[in-house]
Amino acid sequence: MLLLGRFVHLHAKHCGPFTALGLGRAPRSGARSCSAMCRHLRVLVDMDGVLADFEGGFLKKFRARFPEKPYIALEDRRGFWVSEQYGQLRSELSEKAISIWESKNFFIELDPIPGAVEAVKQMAKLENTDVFICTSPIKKYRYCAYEKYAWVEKHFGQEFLEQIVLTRDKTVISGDLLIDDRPDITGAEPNPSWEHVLFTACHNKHLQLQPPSRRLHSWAEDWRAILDSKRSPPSRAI
Ligand code: UMP
Ligand code: MG
Repeated sequence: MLLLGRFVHLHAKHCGPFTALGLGRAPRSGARSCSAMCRHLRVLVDMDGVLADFEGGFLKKFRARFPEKPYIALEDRRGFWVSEQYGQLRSELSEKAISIWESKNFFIELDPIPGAVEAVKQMAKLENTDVFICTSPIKKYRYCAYEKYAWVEKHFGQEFLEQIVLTRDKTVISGDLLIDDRPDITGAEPNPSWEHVLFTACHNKHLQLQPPSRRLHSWAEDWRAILDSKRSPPSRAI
């Protein structure tokens, strides 16, 4: 009974009094269940390049550690893989680049992308909206996986640790939207459930997207409109 009370409370917060009244009863004629009335939108938000400034943090630490080496200014970045472009600049630079994000404190010290933390906190408070931070750790996991958790705790608070999904394959994670700066997201699932919205970053801003693909240019843009475009139309009582 205690558990049931808790369940009603948690769900009533999102779905309104209708849920609390309807729970445990057959729907009255003309009434719909909560799942029909207010299906939650599930938004997957990438971390590196969307919430955390991976590119800016990398460049700052690369230049500090290798001050004599050439580097690629952010406006000249092309392609998702930093290590590839540095390798093309000079072959020895690929492994030097990789050594930066494999180092202790790289991920935890990344600055937030402007507006990201505020936007995602607001998103998580929206009715009928579930937000997950969906991020791919590097395979040298000693610092990365730990520091990604620590970064979320630092900027969003401990309760947000519930929302973390660490995966190298985002296609197997179900959601309505995936906001991500990587243009090519592929994996084991050929038909992911989400629509990928490309978050603009220095490495992808020159790409011409094929319709109906769309972008979120920054967190200053109307991200709520993108979420609303994916919501089911409200059911009408018969
Ligand atoms: N990454 C690399 N090599 C690169 C650039 C990035 O391994 O040249 C890693 C760092 C991040 C991950 O952990 O890729 C990006 O993860 P998502 O933002 O796609 O989740
Ligand atoms: Mg990313």
